Amino acid sequence: MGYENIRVEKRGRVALVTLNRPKALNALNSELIAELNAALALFDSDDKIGCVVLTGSEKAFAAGADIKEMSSLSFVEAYKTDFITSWDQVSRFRKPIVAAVAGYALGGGCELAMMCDFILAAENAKFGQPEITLGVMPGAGGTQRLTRFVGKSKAMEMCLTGRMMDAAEAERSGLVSRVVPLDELLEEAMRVAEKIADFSLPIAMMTKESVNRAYETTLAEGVRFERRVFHSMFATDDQTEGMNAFVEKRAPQFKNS
Ligand code: CO8
Repeated sequence: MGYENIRVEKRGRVALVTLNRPKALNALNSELIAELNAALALFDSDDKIGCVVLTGSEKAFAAGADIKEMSSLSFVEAYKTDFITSWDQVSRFRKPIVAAVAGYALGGGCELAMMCDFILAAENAKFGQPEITLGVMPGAGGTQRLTRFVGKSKAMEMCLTGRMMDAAEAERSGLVSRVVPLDELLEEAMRVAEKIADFSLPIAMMTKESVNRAYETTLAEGVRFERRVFHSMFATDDQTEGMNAFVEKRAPQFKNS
């Protein structure tokens, strides 16, 4: 499939998706989101893909939803088309997905990064929810996910003032897993993604599902869920292979079964 707003590349078991609207700092419009969703659907059904990396340019991961596309939207149109609901498909993608963020990740860009499983940031990354400056508020999970990542006080301040957080503050606050030099970002994201993709895919998917459960349930329910999924792993060939390989002092050969 040809894409106009993203670039897609498969490197071994890792799919690299690069947001590609440089003239608009990768502002997210409907076509870009439709292409991203289509690409993710293909990766989902492609057994050869074990992990996805989502990135932008050195200047911008994404500077938000496309304000020019949104500016004339009426309430009735927004309501009837259920505007934005299809935008958070990334959060329902079942395989691991890593955001590699350099430059601006603002508004919908910050929300998109937070829909990924974790964020690796370049030293020049800037995160923010500036929607209030446009007379709206975050609409793709920003008020909810940012609060869970960084806590109420910082999330409230960012959403109410629109101020940006730099990479060091984002790491301190738990928004990003790690900060790396800009010229190493993509290489490091690919290295991490390759490592994940070398493990058993079903086990990685179940691990992701279990960690995500922590955001949606009580501790007791979450631990019960984890236990059930953990038990089910003993029905996989990859558990047998992984543990036998350890005992036999050799590298495991996971078969994703
Ligand atoms: N939408 C449309 N165009 C944009 C956007 C955007 N969000 N951001 C930048 N652009 C365009 C500019 O209009 C400009 O285009 P042109 O050259 O045609 O005038 C080009 O990109 C370059 O931008 P600047 O000249 O402004 O570049 P600067 O380096 O001077 O400034 C900034 C960079 C600070 C990032 C600045 O562009 C900016 O403030 N952008 C808007 C940031 C913003 O407010 N984002 C929030 C948008 S609202 C939103 O995201 C709601 C979320 C909804 C859910 C989304 C689901 C995933």
